[in-house]
Amino acid sequence: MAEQTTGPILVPILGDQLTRDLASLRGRAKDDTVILMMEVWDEATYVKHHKQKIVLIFSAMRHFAAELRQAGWTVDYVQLTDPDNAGSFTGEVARAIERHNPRAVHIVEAGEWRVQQSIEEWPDKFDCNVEILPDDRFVSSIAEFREWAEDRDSLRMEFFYREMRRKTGLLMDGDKPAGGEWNYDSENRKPPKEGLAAPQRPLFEPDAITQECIDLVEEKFADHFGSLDSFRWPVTRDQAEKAADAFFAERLECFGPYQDAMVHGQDDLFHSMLSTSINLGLLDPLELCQRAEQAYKDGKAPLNSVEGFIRQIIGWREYVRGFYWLQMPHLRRANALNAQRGLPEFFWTGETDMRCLADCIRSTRDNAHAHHIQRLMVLGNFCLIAGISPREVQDWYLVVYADAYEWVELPNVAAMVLYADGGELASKPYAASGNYINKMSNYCSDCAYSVSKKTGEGACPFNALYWHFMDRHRDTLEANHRIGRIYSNWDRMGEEKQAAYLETAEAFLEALEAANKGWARKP
Ligand code: FAD
Ligand code: DLZ
Ligand code: SF4
Repeated sequence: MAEQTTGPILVPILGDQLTRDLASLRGRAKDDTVILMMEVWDEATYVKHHKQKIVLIFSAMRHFAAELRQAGWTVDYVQLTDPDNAGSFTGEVARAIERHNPRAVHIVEAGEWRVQQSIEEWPDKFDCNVEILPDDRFVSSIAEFREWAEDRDSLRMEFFYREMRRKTGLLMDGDKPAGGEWNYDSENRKPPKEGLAAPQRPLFEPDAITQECIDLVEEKFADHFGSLDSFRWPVTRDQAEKAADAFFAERLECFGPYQDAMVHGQDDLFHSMLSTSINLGLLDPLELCQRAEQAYKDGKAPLNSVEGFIRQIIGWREYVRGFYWLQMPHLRRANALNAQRGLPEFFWTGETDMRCLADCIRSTRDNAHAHHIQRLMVLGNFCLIAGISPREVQDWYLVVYADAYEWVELPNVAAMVLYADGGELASKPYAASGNYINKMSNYCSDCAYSVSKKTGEGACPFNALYWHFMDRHRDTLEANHRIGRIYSNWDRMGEEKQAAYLETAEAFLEALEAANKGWARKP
């Protein structure tokens, strides 16, 4: 095929690449560039995303396109309802090539494996040069992570995180960590005290563009999960910066200590609520970490809060992205614990007497968000100990959260929550009984179940499910030195007590299965 030598450069920008500092735009001349943004059915429907997630992405894309045009760029924006919409990124790029006759296509690599696979076919498909650029919005490139992981017996986040601290210089005193420790997590596990409440984060009322997206989603995706009534996400960089300003001024100070706390009806507590903006590209993760560090240096926030926040971003966020690219595509199929149950219907309806789960699912439905400990230790813990199939759990998490993209969702769900990777990411499964939830929340005081009751009718289901899980995976887990001791406790209980635990768990699982008519899978 003869390659085109004239014409502009076509720069497709994907829905989670909404920054003017994107590698494909950096240094480009405006009069030699056509930016292509595409609302496509493939992306909107590869899972049945929460309604708020679709509104958020479309609205942020439309606002970003307007901002680019105002700054003098040429933007070709394809709306979902365009009668000629080709339905896929590849189809839309093909149409755009016909419209603009570009001499080349420059695109930043996709965040998700699925999309990247199709982009890698473009050089063979299209009659012009295609350049795929690394996404340098991360501190560590995919290649760097691979290099770090190579030949290591253990891929623990903590070691990677220290590398990232050294690389960025964040919270470093020369070559030593600020304050003497790398990690202050032990100071960040305060249970919620009575009446714990955080300042209200800024809420952004839908403007005309967002309202158009809301109407579109109500019309085209009416059967998707979630409510749109409370859509208040930042959809522009300006709004996202206001949200970040409020977090640094009002909530960072308590972020650390109460990071693991859960309070009924208080959905955000001291969390930043910035993941949607970071993942879309509206906020630069490194800049946020530098702001957090400055707050520490200015004496406005304690080290444990600042280190905790920075670790979530240059530690966990970077780490899971590297881990994803290292483990794909097999991570999606991993099921080391052979969990086979279907996802209970109440994950969609929220109708369960387990107050902790009901509250987390309500927040998920209303806000397309639940905070980390709710995702990990309530929702995830339940799926782990009840033995729900990883594919079902993965799909649920990818659907329900406004910040969910497979590169970040999958490692958290498959590896951190479900131990489906057999322990590459987590040194042990995050399994817990009702005790943990009771300690870290106020859920149990008003629950239909009794957290102090271990077995029999009315006992908190987490208690028996926990031991059922430990017992059924003994062969796999006992050798793990971080878990082995738990089996001594189990053995000391004696047969009668053990049998009571196992019978209670089995009765619970059977009742749930019956209630769910065969553990219905959401279509
Ligand atoms: P904060 O608590 O304020 O944390 C600050 C930032 O740190 C977050 O905005 C996020 O960018 C980053 N972060 C924190 N923890 C993690 C983590 N474990 N992995 C990656 N980044 C992290 N995060 C997503 O962005 N998308 C997802 O799809 C997603 N799925 C998850 C699924 C499960 C089962 C679990 C346990 C965690 C998941 N997380 C996901 C991580 C985390 O729960 C969210 O990033 C966080 O709740 C977002 O709220 P926040 O911005 O208030 O976070
Ligand atoms: C999640 C999503 C949705 C729902 N719709 C679109 C879309 O129509 N156009 C678009 O560019 N991006 C969308 N996205 C985000 C993409 O799925 C995201 O860019 C990929 O995950 C990148 O790998
Ligand atoms: Fe959840 Fe058990 Fe507490 Fe109820 S008693 S809120 S089910 S942990």
